[in-house]
Amino acid sequence: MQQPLKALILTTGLLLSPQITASTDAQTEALYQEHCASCHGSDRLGGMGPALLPENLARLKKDQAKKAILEGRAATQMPAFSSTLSAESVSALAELIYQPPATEPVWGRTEIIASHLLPHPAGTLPDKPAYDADMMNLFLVVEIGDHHVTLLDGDSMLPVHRFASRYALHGGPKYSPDGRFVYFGSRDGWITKYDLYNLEVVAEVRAGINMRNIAVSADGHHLLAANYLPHTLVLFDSDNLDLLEIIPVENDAGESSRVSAVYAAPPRGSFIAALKDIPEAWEITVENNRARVRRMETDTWLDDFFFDPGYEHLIGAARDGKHGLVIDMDTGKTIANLPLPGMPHLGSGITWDYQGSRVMATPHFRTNAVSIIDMNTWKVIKTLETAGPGFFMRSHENSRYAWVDVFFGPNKDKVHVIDKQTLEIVKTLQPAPGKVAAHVEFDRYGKKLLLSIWDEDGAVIVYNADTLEEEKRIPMTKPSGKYNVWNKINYEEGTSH
Ligand code: DHE
Repeated sequence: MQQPLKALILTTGLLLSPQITASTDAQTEALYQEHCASCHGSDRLGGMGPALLPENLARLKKDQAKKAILEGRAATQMPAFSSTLSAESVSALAELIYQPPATEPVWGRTEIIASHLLPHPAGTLPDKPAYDADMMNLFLVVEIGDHHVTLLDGDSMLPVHRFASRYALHGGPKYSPDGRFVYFGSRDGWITKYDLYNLEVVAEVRAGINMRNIAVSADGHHLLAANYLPHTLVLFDSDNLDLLEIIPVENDAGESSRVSAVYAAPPRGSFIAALKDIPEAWEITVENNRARVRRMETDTWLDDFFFDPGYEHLIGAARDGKHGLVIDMDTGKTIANLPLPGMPHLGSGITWDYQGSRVMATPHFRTNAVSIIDMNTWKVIKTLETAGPGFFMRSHENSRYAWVDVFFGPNKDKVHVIDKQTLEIVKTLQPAPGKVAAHVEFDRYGKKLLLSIWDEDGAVIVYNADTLEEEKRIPMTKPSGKYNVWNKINYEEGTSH
């Protein structure tokens, strides 16, 4: 079938000149709406992809932006457009995204409060589960294919309920300490509080235009949202998601920054955030519903990060992707440098006991390796060669094995199983040839585990954690992360926190 003229112009860019004139601007805008808007938002305020506004792109050179459009971006959902768009069209798009939007995007107190939805205020729904299940062995499965969440009974491995989520949930949902409520964060800033007893959304609020993640305090009273846009951390009362405070993320010189991520640090009774554009990590404590920030200057900008079990050290990935830093959380000083050259995905690191020492392991986005680090000496004790760069790693205290996926490249359909005592890959599975197999979560006992077949026509596979035999496939629509209530509320060593 012949392509319509307009589509031809848009995809070949033949009528675009390098100089953007008024008429070319209109074509570029149409090109943006056709190829970019579904992920980055029609107003460029962000969605599943980041906001494409000059402020957000400050650290990305225009040539790098063009390269990203042409070749896609590793470790993200950004596809390559080299076969669909001409070089002229790519240049025009790169110009467009560095232009300020017609109106300055604002997301402050007024917008946050106006977005607040409260269908079931705290205390208005029954305090008993409306169905029969071990509430501590429930799993939530995020299905990013059609923006739904499935609640799975971890004993019977049968779905209990399936409900629509906000667009593009990202990061781990966080449970209240008793496991009754769960909080989801979406890339475009929505926070949803969901009651697992009554299977109802109880409160929602939009914290920002482009959000990284959320954390819930160890006592369950507060929720902190970390934003890319605007440059804020936003504190809520977790009962009804009432706004408590907007914390501008700035250094003393008034320069602002995106927040790489925020996590709760239970033994410290605080939250820890790392900043992406200012070399600082922050410890935030909340007293009388007000946030107090302690700043730690770091040797470089931090991206992804992780903690030792006592939350005495922060292990951060340098934003240049070439090494890791170990920061003493009390003094704020860097005490060790880790040779982790392949852009480690520390957010998915796990720890276990190995020969009397605590070790941590992390996959890498850019190299075919898992690094295993002794947490006493801060030395890399083993680098395991994998079939490709990986995204997620998982285990459980009661399991002898750790699982790591091969998310990128020709072996994306493979998953390695590592023996935690020999530090060797003992099995490589390929459960659905051609389809990404990724992200594992164990049940509360460490006896069974779930693996995602990350595809529109996908599934969650249940494995026996000891025999490594498949037990069952549950069809799902591009399932991404799975989150077991018990493992999460107990900060189980083999899962993300
Ligand atoms: Fe994630 C967790 C950052 C791309 C799926 N991801 C996280 C967390 C951070 C992070 C900081 C921890 C937050 C938390 O749990 O509270 N992710 C980033 C990136 O910087 C990166 C590389 C680029 C970006 O686009 O933001 C990125 N992430 C992706 C994807 O492309 C994935 C595969 C698909 C998607 O949904 O966007 C993806 N990220 C996930 C998942 C988790 C996650 C499923 C939760 C893992 C867990 O087990 O807790």
